[in-house]
Amino acid sequence: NKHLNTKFMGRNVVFVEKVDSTNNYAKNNDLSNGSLVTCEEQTTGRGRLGRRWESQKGMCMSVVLIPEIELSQISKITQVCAAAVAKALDELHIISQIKWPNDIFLNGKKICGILTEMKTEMNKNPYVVVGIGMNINNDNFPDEIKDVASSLYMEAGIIFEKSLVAAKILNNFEILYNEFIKGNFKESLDICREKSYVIGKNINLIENNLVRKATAVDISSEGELVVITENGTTEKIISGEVSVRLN
Ligand code: BT5
Repeated sequence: NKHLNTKFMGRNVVFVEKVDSTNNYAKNNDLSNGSLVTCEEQTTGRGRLGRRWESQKGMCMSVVLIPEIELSQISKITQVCAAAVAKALDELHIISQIKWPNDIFLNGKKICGILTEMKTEMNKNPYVVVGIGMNINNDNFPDEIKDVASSLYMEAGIIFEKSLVAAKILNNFEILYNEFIKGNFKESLDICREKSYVIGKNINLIENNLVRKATAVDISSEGELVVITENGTTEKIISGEVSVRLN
């Protein structure tokens, strides 16, 4: 891929024609640090909390990372990746927003989702799989997600080469990830804050079918969403536990 200028991310590429989920494939095979799994067709893509990811005509890829970091730090990689996707889109003159913690939005619709999963083994660095699903040249979506989903093509009217978009994401991801590993999460965080879709907005926090109203005010240095709840208290929301909907 002539657009790729990384040292390790996406240098080992596993292409599978048809797969249930590129994240599953990456998890079930012991791949080296930076390996990329991608496919032509993903049949049962997954989102968070058991949700589905519709992959028709979309780009699906999973990056394997084997970082020497504490397990508690791993969820931050989702935000590092989200910042990288937004920067990659900037380079393509597409100004996106990041919906904390793992969605990329364009004109109020979701064009990309990120799913970070991991495997751990005693005395080994964690094996992290960062799955990125992006709608690039899609011109329609299944009824269930028609109102929430869109693609680069549908919003910007431009057909993009998948390999160009993928390379731009990996180029930016490697830079921000290397900084993160050195202890500089702030670089990614600043992008997530600057491009936030939720900061300053009234939101619904959904946890175990319980809905609470709040206002998003910031993203903390640890990557939590800082909100002020209806009764005026400030809370830090940890990703993975709560869904955020605009109110
Ligand atoms: C995500 O979950 O957004 C993470 C999606 C990660 C997909 C990639 S593809 C490569 C790799 N292999 C996998 O199996 N997964 C990863 P979440 O935040 O839970 O959002 C899921 C929700 O997004 C669904 O419930 C739908 O509402 C919506 N959705 C599903 N498919 C979509 C699509 N193609 N475009 C936009 N929104 C979609």
